[in-house]
Amino acid sequence: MLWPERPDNWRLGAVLAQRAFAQVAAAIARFEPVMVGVSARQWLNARRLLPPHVRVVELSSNDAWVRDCGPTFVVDDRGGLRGVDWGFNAWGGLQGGLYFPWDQDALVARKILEIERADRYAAPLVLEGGSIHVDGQGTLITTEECLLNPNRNPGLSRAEIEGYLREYLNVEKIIWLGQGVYNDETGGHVDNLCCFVQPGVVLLTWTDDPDDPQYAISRDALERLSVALDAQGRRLEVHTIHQPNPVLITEEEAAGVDAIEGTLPRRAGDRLAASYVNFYIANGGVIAPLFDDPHDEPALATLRELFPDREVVGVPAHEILLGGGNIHCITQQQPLAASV
Ligand code: KQY
Repeated sequence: MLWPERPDNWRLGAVLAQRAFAQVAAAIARFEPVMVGVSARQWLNARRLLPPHVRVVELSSNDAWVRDCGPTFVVDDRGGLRGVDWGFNAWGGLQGGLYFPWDQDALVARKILEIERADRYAAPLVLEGGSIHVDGQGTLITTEECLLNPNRNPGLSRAEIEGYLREYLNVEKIIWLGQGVYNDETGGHVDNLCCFVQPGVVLLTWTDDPDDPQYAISRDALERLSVALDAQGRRLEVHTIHQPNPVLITEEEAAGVDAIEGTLPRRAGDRLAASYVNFYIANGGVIAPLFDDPHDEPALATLRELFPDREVVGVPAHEILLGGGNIHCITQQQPLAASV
């Protein structure tokens, strides 16, 4: 994980977000080791707020979305660990990106791989980890809205992008969904819309309200998933999970964020892209976002049914959502290398 601090994205100097991140770190640390990268300025504060068994390392970044700027770890068939270091342009660079500069984020993957002594593949593709999900058996799901947006890889065709995904992730089948969650500032990351529960089984965020702009997006995704075959030639089993009621930024929340030119503004009344699909799968656990919403309990029940062998732990995630993402976006899993 990375530690949040920038006051132009996190309200009240990020104090509330820091508590939420610390809760996520503590929840994951019940299941597996956790490392958090923190700026020099915040190191002592983070060390104080994080549990002692969470490792805190000094690591510069522009914000706190390690899913997107961190490495995508891969293992070879002998269990050797390497990391893919994608290009990063803060979700769209100067054409709709979320802040400037992003120079320190762009180094995060490389620095983590140095720390972990894992070899690095530098991929010639701008891509955030939250824009892809894989099943580990040759299938990848993504969205057209994000990967085909010219603000990521303007010179590349769909076929060329698929070529790089195949080459760097060793996938054979790419399932394209259309749009991501309504108003998702990442430009349609799949990790807020749909994820694998296990190979052959996916979970899709949903709404029963035909007047909600998410309705048509989720229906379209369902139609595409229902006809798709995965890399093993299987039809997917598709489950849905009802989204929370629309979450809008309040006056008080917007007023707590420093307005700085070049960073996406936080305006009262804007809808946030709240989704229960944005969870983290740990060894033996699932860490899921809660929104203090009537749909929280049914969502936890669905996750418990779908992950019978893992303990599902809900963590209040409103403060993370206010920054523009959720638990999956602020975490990055690292497989254990065979030689370790
Ligand atoms: O959700 C994510 N994967 C990242 C969101 C970035 C938000 C920056 N304000």
